[in-house]
Amino acid sequence: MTRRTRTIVVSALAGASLMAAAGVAGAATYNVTAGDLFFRGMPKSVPAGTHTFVLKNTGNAPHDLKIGTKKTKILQKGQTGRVTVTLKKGKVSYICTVPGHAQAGMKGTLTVK
Ligand SMILES: [Cu+2]
Repeated sequence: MTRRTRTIVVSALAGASLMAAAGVAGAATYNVTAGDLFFRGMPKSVPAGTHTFVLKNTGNAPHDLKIGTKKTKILQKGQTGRVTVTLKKGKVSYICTVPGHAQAGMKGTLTVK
């Protein structure tokens, strides 16, 4: 390892500990797709923290994504929206709130570790 790469590694570690101190250690962005009556790309588990889920509607029907108490706006075909939510350890449900869609399968559970 050269002196230069060692400096970069140390800087990255310092940045990580600053993020942890600020309480954003678990922050991540997840890209999710809504098709007609399914979600694709939802993680099964996420670390506790504040996360942003970016939803793209690739279906023909309108869809949204509600996680816990937060939701995207209702997205028409081709639209993208986002929802940022702070999750604590445990389980949290997500659904599409368009009538009938959750019952048809647009729902699931995230495990927050
Ligand atoms: Cu839907």
